[in-house]
Amino acid sequence: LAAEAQAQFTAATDSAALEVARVAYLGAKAGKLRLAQKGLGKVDSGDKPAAGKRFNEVKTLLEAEFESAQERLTSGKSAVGEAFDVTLPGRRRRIGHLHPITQTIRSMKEIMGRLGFTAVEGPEIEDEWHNFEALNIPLVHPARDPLDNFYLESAQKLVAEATSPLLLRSQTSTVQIRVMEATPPPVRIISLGRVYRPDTADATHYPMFHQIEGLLVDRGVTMADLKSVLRLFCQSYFGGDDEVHIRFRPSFFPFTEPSVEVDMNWQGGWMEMGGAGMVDPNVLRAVGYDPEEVTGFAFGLGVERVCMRQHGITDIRALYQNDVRFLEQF
Ligand code: FA5
Repeated sequence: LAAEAQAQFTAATDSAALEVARVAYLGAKAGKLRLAQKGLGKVDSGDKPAAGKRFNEVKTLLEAEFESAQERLTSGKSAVGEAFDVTLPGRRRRIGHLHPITQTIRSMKEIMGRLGFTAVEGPEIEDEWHNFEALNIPLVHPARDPLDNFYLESAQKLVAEATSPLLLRSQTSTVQIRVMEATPPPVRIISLGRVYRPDTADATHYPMFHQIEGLLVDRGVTMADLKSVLRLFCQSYFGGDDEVHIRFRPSFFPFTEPSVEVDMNWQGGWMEMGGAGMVDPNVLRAVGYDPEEVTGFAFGLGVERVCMRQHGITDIRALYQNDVRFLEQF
């Protein structure tokens, strides 16, 4: 009886079938269990305790079986597997998107590519020749101070052949040197990547940030070319109705002469984007170019600053806190 009833409860695929099985086995009047209970009276008195015990076991078992069958049907699960509604619309999987800085970098590469500049990469761990010396920054220059740079003593020990201390590059201008050392003029390149400085983080500074470096060396290159390229770049990047103005302020960089700071108009004022200038003859000589024959311009802009201007981001730190609620807006 127990096995038979169990099989019926399990086989029931809807509540009507389960109810039929319930009445047949657990029905108060004529259920098979009830009939068995009636039969108990006819059992020999010596066997009665054992028969009564067995009857109670079967009754408990069947009641439990019935309950679990009922639960199975109401929770939507069948004995075969989970039931699901094939007519429901699918659940869209959440997918991420590129970090705003990556988007900015891609778009910069695309725009500068259209202006004829090829993107090249350089190492983030540099030697002093590429980060300073060849850029006309002599040993005594304050820019080489260990407090202003991340020197890598342990990496230096690892690279046995290193002849000068190694450091995390503090500017992408290092790539200018690497490119000019490897290629004769003319050159027309950009380089985008991470740079590192032990700056205290604030709304516009971060110890790790990105720069876009541009370098054009050819016969007869002038400051006017520099300004035109930067203005074309900014107009393409910010585009639309956003009228972009570039302002040059006289400045000093050891590797350019003359040198300027590049500002862009923003919210009724000016925002510093980077530095630029005409490649210093000393730099051209250091890489084996003849400054009497070719001239060039170079610029280095902060990628974060451009991205912040585009999206109206007022604190650079927000870009690196990895708060999805912030990042998913862009
Ligand atoms: C340079 O790094 C020069 N190499 C730029 C250059 C290239 C000049 C080629 C001439 C020719 P500067 O230290 O000013 O310059 O940095 C350039 C830009 O990087 C700054 O204008 C700013 O936009 C950005 N920047 C500098 N420090 C930080 C920082 N800690 N966090 C975020 N952005 C920064």
